[in-house]
Order: sequence, then structure tokens, then C-alpha cells
Amino acid sequence: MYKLLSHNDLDGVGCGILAKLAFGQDVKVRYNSVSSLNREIEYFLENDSTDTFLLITDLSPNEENEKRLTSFYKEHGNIQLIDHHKTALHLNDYDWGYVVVEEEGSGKLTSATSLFYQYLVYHQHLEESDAIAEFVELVRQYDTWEWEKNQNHKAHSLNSLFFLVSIDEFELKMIERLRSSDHFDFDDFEKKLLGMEEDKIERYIRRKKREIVQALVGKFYAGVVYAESYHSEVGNELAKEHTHLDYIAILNMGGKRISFRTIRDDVDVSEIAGYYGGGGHQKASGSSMTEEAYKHFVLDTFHLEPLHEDAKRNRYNVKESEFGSLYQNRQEDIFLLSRKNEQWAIEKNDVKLEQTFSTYRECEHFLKRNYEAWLARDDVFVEYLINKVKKAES
Ligand SMILES: [Mn+2]
Repeated sequence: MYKLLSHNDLDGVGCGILAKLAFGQDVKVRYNSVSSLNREIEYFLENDSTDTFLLITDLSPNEENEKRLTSFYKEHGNIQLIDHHKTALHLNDYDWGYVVVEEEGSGKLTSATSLFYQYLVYHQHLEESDAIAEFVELVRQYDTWEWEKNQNHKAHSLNSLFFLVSIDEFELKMIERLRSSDHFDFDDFEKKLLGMEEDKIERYIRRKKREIVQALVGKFYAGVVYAESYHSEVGNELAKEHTHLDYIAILNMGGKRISFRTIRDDVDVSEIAGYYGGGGHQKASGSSMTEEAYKHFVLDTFHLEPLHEDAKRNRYNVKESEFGSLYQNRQEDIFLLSRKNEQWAIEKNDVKLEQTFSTYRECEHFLKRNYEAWLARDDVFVEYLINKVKKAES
């Protein structure tokens, strides 16, 4: 008999689906949130038969349960943990732990489902097939967010479908499909549903773009937004819109949790989450809403006005323009970014700031971090120019 304790997200449930394909009736699968795993481990150690082989995927136990699992393992063996979270790497010190963040050789980011697939095939519990390999790769690309770079919308759709139906229904559908099809695909009804879901996500993100606030938390500039759903999508789109921010903090007040997301290589949000007692990956992580987190992200930011998006449809006032690019903020300051002698500089209300920058991006990031300014619309720019001409004439 096998027992699998896995995460309750797509990657975790991907592991459950593979386990059921491999072991059929001989596996019991339980899906957990990050916090409920430890209870399940304790239940297993106290109640399950010592002949049951325990598999843990996509999640890691707390320190006490590390010790309990280790003493259980010494006596009975029969434990294997497989994970890909950077914050779980220390579990490689145990014989029962197997944590890989990046595939050796290819350097590709792993997912729990991709590691578990390799494990099951290697131990001859599961026969390789094209359909399963395709499914596993979609899960991996979604979980690592590689789908976006590859424009692999099928991976994103798989996750959307996962949230549209119950976990039980998703499992059943996928197991059936992976057993009987040569290739993995959605059926026509699912395709129709997924199209509608994409539109809904887009509208949700548009609303969140109007709600995000900027806050300096410790030494990092965070974008803070409230969202109950579509965390990855919201975090990613907001990070792309506001590249001057170090990370995006997504607050789920009902669940009392925070997700952290960055698209930058020089910021590690697993460290940010770790500070508040959580964990995860370099670019995506999460933690509970501790009292300190509540203070930093809720209490201290509640009075702030949302960030303004840059004007998108300008013809004249565009970024990196030879004539200068005009920005404004809520205090009605006017900023002109222009290049002189290979250096980008800022004029604030016609007075030059002392800082200069070798790239426009750095210059703009400085402006947005310190003044929360946005690219002004063309009509504001034209008015600014008219005033300039008038002043020069008088
Ligand atoms: Mn995962």
C-alpha cells in the first residue's frame, strides 16, 4: 500500500494523478495546503500501518516532523519525499529526501510532477507515454512560469481548467485521458469554457491594476494588492506593468495569506516569505499573514493611493524620446526625462535633479520609486509644450 501526501495546487495534484496511474487502487492520495501537511504526517506516523510506503510531493514538513520522519525511516524505511522548492533543499541531507530545483545538464527548472514522473518511471511503477509526458511538461511549464516565455498557453489553460472543476473531477478526467489518448489535449467543451475563463481573468487583472499601491517595506519597494483569485496571473501582470518594483505582494485576507511574486533576477522572494515564516521559490513564494506581515502590508499601506499606469496610447509623449519624456504624479509635479552627454537626467518642475543614469530604465525606475510618477498622456504633454513656448516668448 502507498500513501501520497501532496500539495493542493496543479503541480501537487499532477503528482496525485501520476500516483493513481501507477498504483491504481493501491494508493491513497491526500491533498494538503502548506499548513495542513504536518497534521497529515503526524496522523500517518500514529495511525497508518508501518508497511505503507509514504510519498510526500511538492511540500515539506516542519522541523519536528523532519525528526519524526527520520526516526520512522531508520526503523521502517518506506518514506520518500520529492520536492523542487528552494526552501526545501536542506531535506537532501536525509536519505528519504530528494529535492531538485534545476535539472542537471539542461538547467531547466523542475516541478514536483516532473520529478515524480521520473521517479515512477525509474522504479518501473509507471510506463512512459507521449500523453503523460505532454501532461507532465504542461504542469512543469505552468508551475515554473516557463509557459509565458514559451507562449505555451495550453499550460496556462490546464491550470485554469484545474480551478474550474473540483479536484476529484479534474483527477478523474485526466486519469481517463492519460490512459486512453495518444496525445494530451482538451475537448471542445473545455476549449469553449477556457476561452470564457481567459476573458474573465483579463478583466480581473485590469481591475487589480487600478488598485495596486506602492510601499517601501524594509529595503524593498513592494507593490501591494488584495486578491482572492488568480494570484500567479495577477502577480505576474502587475510585476510586468511596474518593473521598478522589487516584488508584488498579493494579500488574501480571507485565507490570511500573502503571495510574493517577482519577475526580477536580482530579488529572491523566497527570502521575503522566509522572513515572515513562509517559503517557496526565487520568483514565487508565500507566507501566512503574521502580525508583522499584517502591519507591513495592510496597516501601513491602507491609506495609500493606488499607483497610476503609464499612458499607453501616446503618439508624442513616448519613452526614450529625443525631445524628452514627460511624467506626472499625484502631487502635480511634472518630470521631464531627457538625455544629455550620454546620461539620462530628470528635471522636476523645471529644476534639474543631481542624479544621472546611464540607461533610461534606471532613470525611470529612480523616478517611479521616489516620486510614484507615470508617463503623462499626450494632451498633458502638448499643454506642457505650449506653456514652455509661451514662457520663452514672454
Ligand atoms: Mn510545485
